[in-house]
Amino acid sequence: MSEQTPSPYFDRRGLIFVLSSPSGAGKTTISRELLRLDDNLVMSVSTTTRPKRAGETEGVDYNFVDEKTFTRLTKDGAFLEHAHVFEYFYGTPRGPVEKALSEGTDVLFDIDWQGTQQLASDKNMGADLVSVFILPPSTEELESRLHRRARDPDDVVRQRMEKASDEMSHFPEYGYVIVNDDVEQSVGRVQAILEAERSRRSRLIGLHEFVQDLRGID
Ligand SMILES: Nc1nc2c(ncn2[C@@H]2O[C@H](COP(=O)(O)OP(=O)(O)OP(=O)(O)O)[C@@H](O)[C@H]2O)c(=O)[nH]1
Ligand SMILES: [Mg+2]
Repeated sequence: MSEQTPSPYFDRRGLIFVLSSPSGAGKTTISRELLRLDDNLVMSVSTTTRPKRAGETEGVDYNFVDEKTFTRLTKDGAFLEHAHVFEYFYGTPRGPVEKALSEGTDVLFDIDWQGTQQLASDKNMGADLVSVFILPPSTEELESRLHRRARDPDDVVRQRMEKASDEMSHFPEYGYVIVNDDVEQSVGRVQAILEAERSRRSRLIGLHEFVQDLRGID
């Protein structure tokens, strides 16, 4: 994407770009593609108590910790938001996100509705938040995607289908909604949302001075 970073005209505060969806709606595929195409977007690496899966890398996919460590980090205020999802704990480390935002870098969050609610109600983070909810085109498609992934045993698939209905009920808490019937088109839509939100006046720093200058006022 052709975002000028940093802008030669004024600075911009980064934004928090949340993508949520029920399991299997295609959120991970869309996220990967978005990150590949956009050089001003970085992924927030969450901390979790979930065991590492084959193919996952510590510090890249997640920071994998035990429950004791997670509890300590929570008490220390190390997380911007945290939640219990399925049977594990997940949290977003505060430090890297705050640093990126202050440098004008946008941060992609793959988090659930509980985390999104916490960010939306946070008086500081709420203003930085742009949230997108991704829906599958149909229940049948959702179920077949979960089976095709064949990564989780059948009982986990069943459990996730049950959760999907609950998760989808949270769509009104999101600013944008996309039905993922075609990955390429969905990526395009998500890119358009991101690009528009980058021009939101409240994120632009030093705009007043820039315009004063344009007007010839010192
Ligand atoms: N609130 C919150 N949710 C998170 C965080 N990190 C991951 N999640 C959510 O936890 C759920 C489970 O994620 P994973 O354990 O990676 O499993 P997955 O197979 O990727 O699950 P899906 O993305 O739901 O298909 C997903 O809905 C994620 O969006 C976090 O830091 N905070
Ligand atoms: Mg995922």
